[in-house]
Amino acid sequence: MFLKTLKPLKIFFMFFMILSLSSCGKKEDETTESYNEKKYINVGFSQLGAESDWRVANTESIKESLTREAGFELMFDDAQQKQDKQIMAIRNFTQQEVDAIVLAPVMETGWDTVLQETKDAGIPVIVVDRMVDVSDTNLFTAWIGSDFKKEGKIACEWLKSYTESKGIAPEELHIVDIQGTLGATAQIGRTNGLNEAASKYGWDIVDAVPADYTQAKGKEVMQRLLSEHDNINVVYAENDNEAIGVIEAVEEAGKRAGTDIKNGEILIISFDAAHSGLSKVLEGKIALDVECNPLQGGDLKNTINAVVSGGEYNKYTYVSEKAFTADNTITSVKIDDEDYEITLLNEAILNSREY
Ligand code: GYE
Repeated sequence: MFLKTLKPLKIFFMFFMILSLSSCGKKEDETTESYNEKKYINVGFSQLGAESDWRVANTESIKESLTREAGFELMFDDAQQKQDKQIMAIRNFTQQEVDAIVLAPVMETGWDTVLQETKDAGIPVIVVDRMVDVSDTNLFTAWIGSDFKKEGKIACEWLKSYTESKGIAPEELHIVDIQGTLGATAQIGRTNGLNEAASKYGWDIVDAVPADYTQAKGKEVMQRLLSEHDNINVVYAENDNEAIGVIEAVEEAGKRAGTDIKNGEILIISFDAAHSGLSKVLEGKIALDVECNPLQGGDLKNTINAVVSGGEYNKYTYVSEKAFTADNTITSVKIDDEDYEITLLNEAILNSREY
């Protein structure tokens, strides 16, 4: 009797369980399905390396922008400063039929063949940071980066105005150029900016030596230069990490980094304006730091979205940049007939620095 009354209840309960289980299963299926079906934009990113604070910030900015939440599936490859590794990475991305390739090239030349391959495969390539020097600019879809020649001009116009205001004659300037990786657009632009100003204003370039944008190499090169020349009074370091290495070498040699050239100080100019460099500006050891903005992720995301959806985008995007000093002698310089403001650095600016 008891069993008899239980039976319909039990049947009802089992029926309910089956129903709810099956509906549960259906829900799971639906989620997996929509997850699999969601179309991400597959992007392969060939980054040249991790040699500097700038580079690390650039990688982070791009990774933070091309996220799954934003609709991207990102494949990342660090080429450790080797062009052949970048070419391998690009071929690998092409084989995987990605929707777009992002290339931060180690140097300008040598890209024609591999970019022809990506073009033939119908894969758009967006170049970031340095430029590629190719026979046909249609081999890449768009470029986002800095005006490196302008950065060099800003540094040199500031040096001219600053030294003039201190009563230092042009021929009294004995400059060493600690160059970046030879053949990289940033090196070419900054070095050319200095060479043009030196011949225009009559400055003495004592030597120009590449240091690969690293602190260790910057220090090593500066140690050698100091042992070979006793008249160096200006260092034009083509990035912050090199400049920091230069300061170490200068101080270890018993000299001072500063702006008082007349009293034996060595005036250091740098590029990037990363937090590490700017803190040396506040300490008075870097006289001027010209910004190079690594935060290209946002512009890159918009460009890729436009490219893959057939929307409008700029072929060339220049990021905006400032120049920082802790000395208020010079507040602006003229660059190609336009006034360019020099920013006076303070703690607040330094603390709000994102990289
Ligand atoms: O200045 C340096 C980096 O190409 C802009 O490369 C870039 C340069 C940057 O390693 O720090």
